[in-house]
Amino acid sequence: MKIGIVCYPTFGGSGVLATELGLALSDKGYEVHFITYEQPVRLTQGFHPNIYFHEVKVPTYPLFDFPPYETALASTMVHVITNQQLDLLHLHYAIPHASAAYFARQILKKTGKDIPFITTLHGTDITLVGRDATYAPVVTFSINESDAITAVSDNLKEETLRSFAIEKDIHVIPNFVDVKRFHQTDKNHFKQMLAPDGERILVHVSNFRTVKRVPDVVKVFAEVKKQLPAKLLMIGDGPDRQNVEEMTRNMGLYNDVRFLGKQEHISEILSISDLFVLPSATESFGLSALEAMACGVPVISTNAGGLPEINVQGKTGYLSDVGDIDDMARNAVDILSDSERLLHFKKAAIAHARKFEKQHIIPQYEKLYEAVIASY
Ligand code: GMT
Repeated sequence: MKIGIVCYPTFGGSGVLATELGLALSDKGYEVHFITYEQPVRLTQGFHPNIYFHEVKVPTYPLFDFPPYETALASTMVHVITNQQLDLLHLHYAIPHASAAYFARQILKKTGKDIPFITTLHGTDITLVGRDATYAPVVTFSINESDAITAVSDNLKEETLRSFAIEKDIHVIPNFVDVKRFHQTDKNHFKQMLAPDGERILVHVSNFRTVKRVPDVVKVFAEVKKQLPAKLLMIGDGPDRQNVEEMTRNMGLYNDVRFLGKQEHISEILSISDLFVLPSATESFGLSALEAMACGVPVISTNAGGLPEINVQGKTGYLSDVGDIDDMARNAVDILSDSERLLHFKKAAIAHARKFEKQHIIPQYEKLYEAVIASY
């Protein structure tokens, strides 16, 4: 089967998941064609003979204040589907991928070479951006025109049905983790460098957008530090990074907090970490938390969106109301202050993450692909 995967190529969760899916499918013998504006970040590790990358180029012109990406994407889809004779398009993040696919399919229908498309809803395409009245009519229409719709959590499915007039079934296929890459490795020499006096290491990974409430990470850390020796690693980059760095300096915490920026080998950093902090205002799933758990890192998160579907209260970590810094700090200290309890949480995190191992989830996508192609 030849599958086109359309995604954002960045460190965002939808692009990461789409790339991991493409890699897993190519390992199983599928021919996978990525269609996006840049080489996806997780595609940089080694050569994969079944993987192709088609770059969407958006020519600029002085008239364009806003170069028309969606038009360029739809045209690229037409070229790739025709030249490579794809069987199916799988779109990750509805905006603008689903509407571009609908457009491409209308063009291909004229030649009788059209193919089905599946849209996977990831989170902010529904909970924030898609809901905006500016986008909503196109988002609703193009989701409904998809030959199948998937959502990454039960919560996201419910949110979608609440916010949009969806006429089709939504299949819930949760995010997954590749435990061959995400597992605890012995990186104690790194730990020694970052926490020379045996301090506990807290970690946060995100795109530093407002929805992640990154300042809350630092506030929780400040409270934890009052109770026990600790360091904080901040991974990723985005709009709030500068403010949070400044806030950290103003709080006198700069020597204990490292802003490492975007990192490719996250599992090595997670392997030396003791606690993952995810205080998001909304989170459809929390793939970064799942990857942390697979590396043996318990999670302190909010109870927003789909987070309760992956973080089990009192077992793999704790959940608090959005913005409840005191509760998050209390829970963090509870886990970190006792080495035996920490070990217990670490083991439970690994065990729970295994339920989301890629070999349990990929077949669900394969089954859907076959059903969609058979009924098209
Ligand atoms: O907003 C982001 O954090 C990025 C966003 C994306 O679509 O790139 O992430 C969403 O998709 C991830 C993969 O399915 C989920 O794990 C994240 O929870 C989700 N983010 C939000 O819902 C905020």
